Amino acid sequence: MTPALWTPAYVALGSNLDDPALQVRRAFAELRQLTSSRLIAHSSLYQSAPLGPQDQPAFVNAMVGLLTQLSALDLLAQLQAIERRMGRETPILRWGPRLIDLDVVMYGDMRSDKSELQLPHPGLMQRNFVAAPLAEIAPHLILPQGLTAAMLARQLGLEGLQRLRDDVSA
Ligand code: PH2
Ligand code: MG
Ligand code: MG
Repeated sequence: MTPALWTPAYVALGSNLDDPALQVRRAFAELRQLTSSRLIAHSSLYQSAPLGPQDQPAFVNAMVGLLTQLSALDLLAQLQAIERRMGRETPILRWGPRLIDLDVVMYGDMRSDKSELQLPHPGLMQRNFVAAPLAEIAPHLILPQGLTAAMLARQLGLEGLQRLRDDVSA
């Protein structure tokens, strides 16, 4: 038998419906149970101003780091299964409200242009609500353009972003 290959992967979490901080914590618990994977680290929760339509609630965002034996597409399928299990309905609006959103932002050094899975995630280099929690758990991770996660987070700044204390619910 070939030894199992473990790939580091980073998954961004977001929610802006039905107690977003609770939804993100529920998703952490689901991700701890992910098959053929180990959750290595999770970030703090961040409240963030909505990207896209402004007439929607603020988001709560976070990041997890995993080691996984799943392929990138199997990981994506598992994340979509968690989204459905948690009660996410198909979003109506692009960039509109959602109960839980789980996006693969990096999978090893894989690059993909497939419509179902683009890697690294196309929003990574522009969104401080992705970069800041990523920098918290993996500051030295090398991203596109040779930037580290910490450098990117510094470049993107903290506008609209607020790190939540561990004990608050929103
Ligand atoms: N996700 C969206 C649309 N807009 N804005 C913030 N701040 N955070 C998100 O995660 C987010 C968003 C759709 O996935
Ligand atoms: Mg998203
Ligand atoms: Mg998504």
